[in-house]
Amino acid sequence: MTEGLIERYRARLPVADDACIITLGEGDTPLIRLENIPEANDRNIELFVKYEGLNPTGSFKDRGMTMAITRAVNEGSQAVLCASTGNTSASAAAYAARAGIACYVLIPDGKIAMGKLAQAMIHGAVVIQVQGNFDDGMRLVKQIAAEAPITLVNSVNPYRLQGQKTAAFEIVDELGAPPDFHCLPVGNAGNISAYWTGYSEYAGFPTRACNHCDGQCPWLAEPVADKLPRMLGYQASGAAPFLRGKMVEQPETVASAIRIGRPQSWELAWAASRESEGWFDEFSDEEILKTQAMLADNEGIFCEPASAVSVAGALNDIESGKIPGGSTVVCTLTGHGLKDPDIAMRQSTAPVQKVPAELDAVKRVILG
Ligand code: AN7
Repeated sequence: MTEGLIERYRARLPVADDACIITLGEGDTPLIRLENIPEANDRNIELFVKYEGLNPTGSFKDRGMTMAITRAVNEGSQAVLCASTGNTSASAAAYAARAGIACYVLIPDGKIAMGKLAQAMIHGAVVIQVQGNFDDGMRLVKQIAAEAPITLVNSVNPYRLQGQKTAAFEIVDELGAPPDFHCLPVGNAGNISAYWTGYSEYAGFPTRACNHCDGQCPWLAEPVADKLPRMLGYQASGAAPFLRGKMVEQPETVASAIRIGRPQSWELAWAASRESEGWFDEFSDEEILKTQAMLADNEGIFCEPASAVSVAGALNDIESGKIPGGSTVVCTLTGHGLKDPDIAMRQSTAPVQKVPAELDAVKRVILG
């Protein structure tokens, strides 16, 4: 039976001994070595993807949600609330259903992928379509959570990052050491902050994402790693506040998951970048979609557009030499490609051929 990440990493998570755990068996996702990428092979670079699309609801959000919903339930909360570009709402809806509590989600009108909306609906969340973008939704849910007895489960909830840090633990446990570089898509900037917390704690250092014991977490006394990766954060050009150095008012990108102009973890993500000696970069929608298609075509791995920006960034930095030959690199593929079938269909060049149900017709297509 899959035990879920809280049981697996319980000694390094702020969970009470007698807590009732809400889990769907999240975590323990595959770390896949890419084999057919000439840019990496030619430079003796070991390039891995952490395929988070294989979590129960198809994205990395489940790591944070098992923690956030577990905390909410054990504190007696009857309802949770989030703003979302899609994946957070899908995950919150599923874990709230599992826990038997109510879930309210605010999504930007017409701007979330169909698979994610279907998830929120089938799990019985109250879906509120806001005539605005994610940042508007975020402003509204913070105001509601301040007034009403309802738990906010966006990544401003510190337990979300606590759950998400376990992805870094899994990578170190599997590789035997941290990678030299870790590449991530950046939207609201919670995940890059969570990974940095995970890597830092495994090396015995607290980060400022720690909210519960003033940097005195008991697990810091037992480090298992003796180095830290450099954190590389990549954004879509139309929604790239970390590249602009300020908030973006009208974010726009085909990668709807990261169509975010006002990242909530702004300070934490800058700290991760600075402390790890990493950097941010940006990519056009065209480059993002090209990378998504390349991964599907060359490696058999289907991720959603937002996820592909991590690999676009890694390949760009490998080619430029910013990531030197001989490095070990991990890219997080944050969400499954099936979340957004419309995009995949639209950009797919594979011909779909219609034929009569006759042997000769099929033969003509296959044998020419
Ligand atoms: C596939 O679901 O913000 O930088 O509301 O779904 O931690 O925000 C999603 C974000 C990357 C960015 N990849 O992570 C939401 C939401 C995928 C995502 C990100 C998201 P953060």
